[in-house]
Amino acid sequence: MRRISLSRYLIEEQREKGRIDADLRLLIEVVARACQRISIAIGKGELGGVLGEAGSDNVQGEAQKKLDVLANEILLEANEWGGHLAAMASEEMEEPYPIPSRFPKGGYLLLFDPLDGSSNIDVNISVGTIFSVLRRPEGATNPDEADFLQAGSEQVVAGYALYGPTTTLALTLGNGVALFTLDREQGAFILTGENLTIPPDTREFAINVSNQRHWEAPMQRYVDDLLAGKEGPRGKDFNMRWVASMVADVHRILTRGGVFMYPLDARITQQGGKLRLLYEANPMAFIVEQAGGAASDGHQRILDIQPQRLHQRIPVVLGSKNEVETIVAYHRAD
Ligand code: P6P
Repeated sequence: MRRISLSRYLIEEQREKGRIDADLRLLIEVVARACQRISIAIGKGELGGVLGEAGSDNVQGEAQKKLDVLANEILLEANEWGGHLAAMASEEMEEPYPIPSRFPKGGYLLLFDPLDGSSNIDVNISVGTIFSVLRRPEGATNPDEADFLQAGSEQVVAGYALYGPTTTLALTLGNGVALFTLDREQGAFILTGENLTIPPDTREFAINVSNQRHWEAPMQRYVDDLLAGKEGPRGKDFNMRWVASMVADVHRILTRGGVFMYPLDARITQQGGKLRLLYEANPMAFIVEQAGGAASDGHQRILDIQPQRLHQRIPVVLGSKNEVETIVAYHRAD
C-alpha cells in the first residue's frame, strides 16, 4: 500500500484521472481538516469541557450535545470562505446555510451530519461525521431547500470520518472507496486502504432488536429466521453487532461485511423512519455501493429515491449485497 497523504491522493485523482476539479479537491481537503479539528475536540472529552447537553434541541427535536453544536460550527466556518460551495445543509439546522455575501460562491452543495451517534459521546463510544456533495443546480444563484432535493445517484463525493481508537476517513469520488488514517504527529490523513470491497455474503447483522415488536411483518420474519440459526430456514448461525452509531456499524461492514438495518417501526412510521435520507442514508449508500454492496429502503435502491424534504427520513437496509437482496425478497413476499 502506497502511504501517500490525502492531499497527494486528491492531486493524483485530479491531475492524472481528471476525476475531480480544483474546487472539489479543496472541498474535500477542507472537510477533512474540519474532521481533524472535531477529532481533537472529541479526544479532549471532559478535559475540554465539551461533553454533555448543549441545552438546545435540533431541527429533529433531539437534545443537542455540546459537541453536536461545536462540530456543526467547525464544518460551517471551515467551508464558508473557500469559494467552492454555494450553500450547506446540516442535520443540526432547519434551513440551508447560505454562503455569506462577503465570500464567493462555488458550484457545489455540502450536506452533513456533523456528529452522528452523539448519544454515545458521553459514554466514550465511537461517533462520526457523515458528508455528501451535490452539484449546485444550473442557475441556482442562492440555493434553497429545493436545490438540495436531488436523488442520491447525483452525489459527486461522499465520505465519513470515524472517531474511534483511530480517526479514519472513508471517501468515494465515484470510482471505488479509499480509506485514510489520521497521523496525529503529521496532522495529515494517510492512505491506508483502496478499492475497499464488501463481501457479498455475511453471517453478521446489525439492528436494534429491542424494537422488534414494532417492526413490520417482513422484518420481524427476516430477523426471526436469523435468530433461528442453522436449525432455521437460513441453515446457518448469525452474529449480531449494534454500536448505535451508524458510522461505526457501517465502517465494520465496509471492513468485513455484514448488514445494517434501521427499519420502519410503528412508533416512527409517521416520520418515515429514523435515519435521514440526504445526509445519512444517501452518502452511506453511495459508499456501500461503491464497495460492491447494496443499499435499499426495503423496497427500492436508496440512491434512486427522489427526496421531498431536506430532513426526510427513510428506512435503511445496507451492506453485503446478497443479504440486502434477501431482505428485499422478504419484503416482496409480503
Ligand atoms: P437507536 C444515532 O442516533 C443514530 O442516528 C445512528 O447513528 C444509529 O445507527 C441509530 O441512531 C441508533 O438508534 O434507536 O438504536 O438508539
